[in-house]
Amino acid sequence: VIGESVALRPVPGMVAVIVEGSVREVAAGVVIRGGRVLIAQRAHPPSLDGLWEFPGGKAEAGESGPVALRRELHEELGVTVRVGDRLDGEVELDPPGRAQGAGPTLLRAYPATIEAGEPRATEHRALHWASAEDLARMPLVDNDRLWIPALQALLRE
Ligand code: DCM
Repeated sequence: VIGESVALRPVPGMVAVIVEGSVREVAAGVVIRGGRVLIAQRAHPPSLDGLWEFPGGKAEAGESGPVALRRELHEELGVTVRVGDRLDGEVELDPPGRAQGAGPTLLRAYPATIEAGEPRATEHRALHWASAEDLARMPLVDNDRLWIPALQALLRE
């Protein structure tokens, strides 16, 4: 557990609660279908405009990464997804995560499988189903590049 944690010892009839006090999460979805992974082209902020990302977004207070990802992909792409086990690695994001007075904000990635709907770009400039080669040559946001090698291996399986 990273950051401040408070664990309440469970007693009979009580549910154990673990609060990850200060850590916030941005959850990114790795949606793989037919040997390709879905990437989305950002429209904002200006520093990221035009760059491609694994779509997702920031967890609200008390919301887990997987729950946030399911909500964000529904809002942004209009799809319902099932979220799998988190991929290895995480990236600490710069402010505004810090500027809000909280602890670090961590970018984490999760595989996601579409259960219903077909992705549409409602908040992004465009969507693209990327091959392993596309991942190497398309301009991804720096943070997301962490997962490129693992994804290329997956896509080439
Ligand atoms: N972010 C990122 N990679 C992603 C998704 C988000 O680096 N795949 C970053 C961009 C922002 C922050 O997380 O700094 C919040 O994302 P958003 O602006 O989409 O809410």
